[in-house]
Amino acid sequence: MRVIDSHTEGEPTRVVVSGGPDLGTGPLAERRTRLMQDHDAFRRHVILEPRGHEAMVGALLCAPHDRSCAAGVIFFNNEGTLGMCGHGTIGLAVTLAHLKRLAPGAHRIETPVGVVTVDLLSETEAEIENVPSYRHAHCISVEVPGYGTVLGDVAWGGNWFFLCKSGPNGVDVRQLAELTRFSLAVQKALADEGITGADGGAIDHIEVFGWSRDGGDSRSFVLCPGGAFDRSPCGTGTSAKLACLASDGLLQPGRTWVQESVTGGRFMAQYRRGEGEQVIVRIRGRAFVVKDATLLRHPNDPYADGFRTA
Ligand code: PYC
Repeated sequence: MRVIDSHTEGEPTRVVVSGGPDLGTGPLAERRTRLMQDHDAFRRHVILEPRGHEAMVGALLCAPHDRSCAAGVIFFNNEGTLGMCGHGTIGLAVTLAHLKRLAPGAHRIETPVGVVTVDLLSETEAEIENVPSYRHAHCISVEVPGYGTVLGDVAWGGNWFFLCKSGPNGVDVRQLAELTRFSLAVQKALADEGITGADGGAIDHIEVFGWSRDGGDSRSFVLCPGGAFDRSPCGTGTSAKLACLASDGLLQPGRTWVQESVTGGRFMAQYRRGEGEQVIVRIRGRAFVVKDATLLRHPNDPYADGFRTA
């Protein structure tokens, strides 16, 4: 299986270029279900240790169902599949450029939750236009054991997010263990209280905001499903954030918002209005190809299907 690894503002993406499972044809949402149901060993093999690691996001390159798209992609991580992935789409664009399969300019990419566009700006920079984002619930309270009442918004940015302010220690790499503990507790409390996104969608990403110390507009810690944190500012999380800012009247269309990650990576984002309460967010970031490799599966390897450490 040929894979190409990149990182987008520090967050890894592993694009499966060839040798992945045959998911058949049809809309990517259906092929995502087939991947989950019939090919979980593939996901584990690609993402988990000893070939990958807990923070890695996989991108299975597929033929698009929508013929207007340049490619289709299904993202997955240590826990399962993702709806959309912003850093992963930037990583995919730079990887396809590295393979000479994507020219500079705008291209449509099909994902299980809709079509996004990606504008390849240079060999290491891309801007994506995400699926429509919106705030689903404003200022809801959740009782989090050990932390008390936590207030936050629920928003869609291609995945479901709960967005809340940080505790007293702020969003800082020295607080990673505590931010992870807190976010896991919030994630569990939301599930225990039956708080979901629209149509019962699980809120599996927790986004904690603090002040930027480097001239950005905000700094965030994002806990992903599976317990790893996003090293990048999280493209879908930034989209969810802009949907909330737009609903609160705190950011005007076309104004640039600089979102920083807990490790200091940056995305530049802005939005235009979509239908109703929806906003269409564009995110610009950098990605770098770091590895072009072949994954091998020895028949006697007891760890061929990987193992979890989180
Ligand atoms: O950039 O959207 C994103 C993302 C989701 C999970 C990890 N990164």
